[in-house]
Formats: sequence, structure tokens, C-alpha cells
Amino acid sequence: MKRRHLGLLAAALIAAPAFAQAQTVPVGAIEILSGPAAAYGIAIKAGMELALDEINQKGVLGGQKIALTVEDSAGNKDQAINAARKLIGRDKVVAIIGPTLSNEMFAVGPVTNERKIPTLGTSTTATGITDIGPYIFRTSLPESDVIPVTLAKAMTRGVKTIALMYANDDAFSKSGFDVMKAAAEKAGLNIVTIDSFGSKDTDFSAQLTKIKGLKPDAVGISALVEPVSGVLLQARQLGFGKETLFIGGNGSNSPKLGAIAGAAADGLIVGSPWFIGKTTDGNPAFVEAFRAKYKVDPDQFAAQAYDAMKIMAIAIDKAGAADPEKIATSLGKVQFSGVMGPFAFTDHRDPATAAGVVVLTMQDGKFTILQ
Ligand code: 1QQ
Repeated sequence: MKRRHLGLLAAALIAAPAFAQAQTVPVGAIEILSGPAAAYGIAIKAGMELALDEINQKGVLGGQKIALTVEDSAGNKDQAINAARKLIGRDKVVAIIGPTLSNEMFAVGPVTNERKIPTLGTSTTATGITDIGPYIFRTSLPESDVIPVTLAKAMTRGVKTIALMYANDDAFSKSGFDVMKAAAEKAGLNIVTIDSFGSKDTDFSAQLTKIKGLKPDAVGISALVEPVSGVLLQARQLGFGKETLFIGGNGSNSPKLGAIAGAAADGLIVGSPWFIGKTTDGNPAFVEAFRAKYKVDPDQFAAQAYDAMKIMAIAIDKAGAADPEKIATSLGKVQFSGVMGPFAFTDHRDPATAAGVVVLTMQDGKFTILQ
């Protein structure tokens, strides 16, 4: 009897190393962690990793931990494609979160879609993202859902005429401009001029001088945070004051705007599905946990990524296996309520509801609700 017990114990001990090497589920992310747009990707990575702390307490698929590998794209399309190839080939990821920019998704999406790896954008807002293919999803609201709300709010502040500016070398910036133009026309705003620039430009004086002469009530800018900051700084130098309302798109939703432009960013307005005081289930706890872990406030990009990581974990769990095709199927069916509010995908893998968009204004480097 005693002997038999020892035999069982020995067998258990021999088997132990196999148990110790618990299986993990490899998930990849492609985000901008360096270069001028790094503020977005750094916030997204922080949001994902905070969610992962919680997810991995229980794990997925009966206790397996998600192992997240985050690759830096530096905002560069080729680097983003290489990152996708590495994640799929080397790390055998079962799903990818990101990339950060629509510009990158239009390059990476066709690659991951072809490899049948579910790919979830958390910040990609251009028109046509999910048209890339059936494995491309996004949780971020497209600009077409947000910009009309922002313009409607501007009109309640007396805006009747608007000048539009956009970066012509970035897919999000161009798409956001198309949306702004269509929404302005639909709302009956008078578009006094349209001017473009390159995302790396630092001199916007020709466009701004022309716009100043036309005295529009508002200037709509569709670009990433660095060029928007540059436009605002130069606009103030050229004498634009409070009489002109500056309106941004999703590129302006980063506190980096205030960090670069300082007081020049004061008064800019931007629509967002999230703000720090949002009272949805879980948001106050998220804000508190984020502050505790990182010693800074979360931004919209961190909040979106936090929910997206949880949505991905649910999809993996519901798939019943670490299998990309099964995860793609279950991802489309996830019903979730997170810090952004209730969430489900449309049949076309976009967010099903655009409820909860608020218009924010920047003051002293912080966003507050525009009353
Ligand atoms: C896009 C965006 C950017 C502002 C994300 C950082 O909305 O590229 O679609």
C-alpha cells in the first residue's frame, strides 16, 4: 500500500515538469512605440498590458495565460508589415491587435488577412478599414461616426463658415478630411477654402495666412498629433485668437497635443467616444488602476486598447482553442460592456453603435467636456 503511494508520487513528480511548462496563447500587437506618433502606441500598449494583468489572473482556455508580444512599427508601413510577418512566422500568434494607424492597416491588413490571422484595430478610424477582408476587425469608431457630432456641436457655438486643412500623405488624415468635407456640406456650413500639407511639414504659414484673410469661424484640421500641433503653434503666431474655433479629428485625441503645442492648443475641440470622467461600468476603476500602474492619466487610446484586449480574450476563450480561424469566428460574435460602453460588432466587423460620442475641448493640456 505504502509502496503504491510512493509509486504514484514518483509518477506525479516525473510528470510535474510538463505541468510547470503551462501553455500560453501567443497574441501579437503592432504599435507605434517610437518616432513622432509614438504617443498613440505607447498609450495603446499600456492599455493592453493593464487589461492583460487582469485577464491573466484567470487566463483563457482553462487557465492558459495570454503572452503578448508588442512589435514597434515606428509608424512605418514596411516596418509594420515586417512586424506582422515576424509575429506570424516566429511567434505563431493566433491574433494580432493593431496596427496603430489606418495608413499601416491598409498595408498590413492584406497580409494578415491573407494568412487568416484575425487582426483587431483599436485606433483605426479611416473609411474602408474592414473592407480589407473578413479577418480585419476594429473596435474604434470611424471618423464618419464622430466628425458629424463634432461639427454639429461647433454649429451650436455659432460656426457658419469653415476652412479645412489636412495632411495629404496619411490615409487617416485624408479620409478624415473627406468625412469633414461631406459632413460640413451636409450640415450647411460654408467651406471657404481647402488646403493640404505633408505630415512632416513644419511651415504652414502660406495656408494659414490665406485662411486668416478669409476670416472663417472655424478651421477643421485632419492630421496626426504632431502636424496638428505645428499648425496650432503657427496659427497663434500669425495672430489667430479665440474668434476662430479649431476643430480636430481623432489625431487630436492625444494629450500629446497639449504637451507639444501648450497654450496654442487651448480651445481646440474634438469628438471622442471616451473621456476620463465617463461613468460607464468599469471606467472609474480603469482610470484608477491605470494611474496606479503608470502614474499618468489614461487617454482615449489606452481606454480603447484596454477594452479591445478584453474583447480579444473573450474571443479566444469562446473559440475553445488557440486557433486563428475559430478566434476570427468567435470575435465577430463577442458581446461586451467595458470602459467605452456596450460593444458588439456589425456583420462587417465595425463597432455596432456610435452612442456615447462626446465633444471635448482642450484646456491647459487636458480634455474636458465642451458644455
Ligand atoms: C487612424 C487614426 C489615428 C489618429 C490613430 C492614432 O485614427 O490612423 O485611423
